[in-house]
Amino acid sequence: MTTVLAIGNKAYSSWSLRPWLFMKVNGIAFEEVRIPLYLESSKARIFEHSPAGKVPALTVDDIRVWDSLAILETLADLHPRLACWPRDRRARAWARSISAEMHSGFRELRTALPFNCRRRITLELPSDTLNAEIDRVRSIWRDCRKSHRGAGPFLFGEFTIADAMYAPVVSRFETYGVTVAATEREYMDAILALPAMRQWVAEANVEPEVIAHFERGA
Ligand SMILES: N[C@@H](CCC(=O)N[C@@H](CS)C(=O)NCC(=O)O)C(=O)O
Repeated sequence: MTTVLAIGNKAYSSWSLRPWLFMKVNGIAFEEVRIPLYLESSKARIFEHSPAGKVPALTVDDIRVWDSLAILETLADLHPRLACWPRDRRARAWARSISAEMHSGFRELRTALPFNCRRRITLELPSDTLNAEIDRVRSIWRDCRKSHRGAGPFLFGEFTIADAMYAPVVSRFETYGVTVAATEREYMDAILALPAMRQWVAEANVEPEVIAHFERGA
C-alpha cells in the first residue's frame, strides 16, 4: 500500500495537523510531502495532490481524498480495526457531531487566533463572539471528559478522530494563553504530551519559512 499525505507548513497548517496527528498516533505509515504554503510554486505543487488546491490531501494507492474530515473518514474506512470513532453508537454520534461542528464553525476563533504552534502570545480583549466560541469549545471538552473520564485521557477515552479535529484548537489555546479550568487543562495536557504532537511542534520550530499573516498579534 502506498500512502502519501501532503501537508502545509507545520508551523501554520492547522488543517494538515489533523490527519498527520491521527496517522502518527495510530501508527499508520505514510510518506509525508511538506509543501510550504503561499510561495510562488506552492499552488502548482498542491494541485499535484488535490484538485481543490488545498492541503491536506491523502493518496492511498488509487484512492485520492482531500479535506481533513474526509481524509479522517477515509482512514476510518481503510482501518476498521482501529478506534477511529468511538465504538459505542451514542458516543460515535456525539463524536461525529462535535467533529462536524468544529469543521464547519468557529470562524471567529480561526480568524482572530491564526494557528501558529511556534508562538506564545497573550490574548487581549477578545470580542464577545470570540469569547462565545471559546466557551463553546470549553464546554464540549468538559462534557466529553465528564462522560468518559474512566476510559482514558481523551474526549471519548481513547484517542479518536474527534481529538484529531480538536488538537489544533488545543494548540491555539496554548499559544494564545486562553484561560481554562482544570478539566480542560488536563485534556489539553494529554494532547500536548502526545509524542506525535511534540514531534509536529519540534519540526515546526525548525522550519525556515515565516508567513506574516500568521505572525500578527491577536
Ligand atoms: N476545509 C479544508 C481546508 C483546507 C485549507 O484551507 N488548507 C489551507 C492550509 S491550512 C491551504 O491549503 N492553503 C493554501 C492555499 O489556499 O493556497 C480541510 O479541512 O482540509
